[in-house]
Amino acid sequence: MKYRINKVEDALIIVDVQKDFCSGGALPVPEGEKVVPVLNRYIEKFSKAGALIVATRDWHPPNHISFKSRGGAWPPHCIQGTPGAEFHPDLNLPAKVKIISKASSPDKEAYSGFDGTDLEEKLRNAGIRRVFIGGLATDYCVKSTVLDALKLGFETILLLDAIRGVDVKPGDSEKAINEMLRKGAKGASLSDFEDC
Ligand code: VGL
Ligand code: ZN
Repeated sequence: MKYRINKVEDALIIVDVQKDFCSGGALPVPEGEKVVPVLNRYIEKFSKAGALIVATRDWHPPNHISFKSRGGAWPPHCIQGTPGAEFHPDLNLPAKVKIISKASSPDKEAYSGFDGTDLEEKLRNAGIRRVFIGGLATDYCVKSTVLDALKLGFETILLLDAIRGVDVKPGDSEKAINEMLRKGAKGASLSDFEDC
């Protein structure tokens, strides 16, 4: 038992668990939906502890620079206000969740939940010192969010059982995990948490 969730200092950050990143979506992450039941258990733990829960969402305008139509890498996905941009329907986000929308400027890609948002300010104002991060996709938005959290000085724990990657090239997710751990993130799974 390594982690006891602290109501004052800890936050759970759920990255981009949206329909377009799950099976049947516009940019499906293999097994993306498998993070949902695991994240629901983390949500339960953080809720019971009274700790802050944040959910980021990819929230693109229809002409976003990351889309193939504009020379980007991706099919159109997570367009603001469309069904594909909705959170996975089985994700049990609590009423108090803080939602952070990102990558909303047409001409700028933003993989990190901190990039162009008030996420840092929200965490600082709440007195958060330690963040636990899971969601989609390991090799893009989870990675960028984790690396930014480390740079900003947050103790950062990667939830290894609650992430899945795109793996455009095989091994990308494994490489991303190794980089996050090498740069100071700690890895944890549900069994590393005290029952509460
Ligand atoms: C993401 C690719 C494009 C992500 C977002 O959430 O990881 N990946 N846009
Ligand atoms: Zn995107």
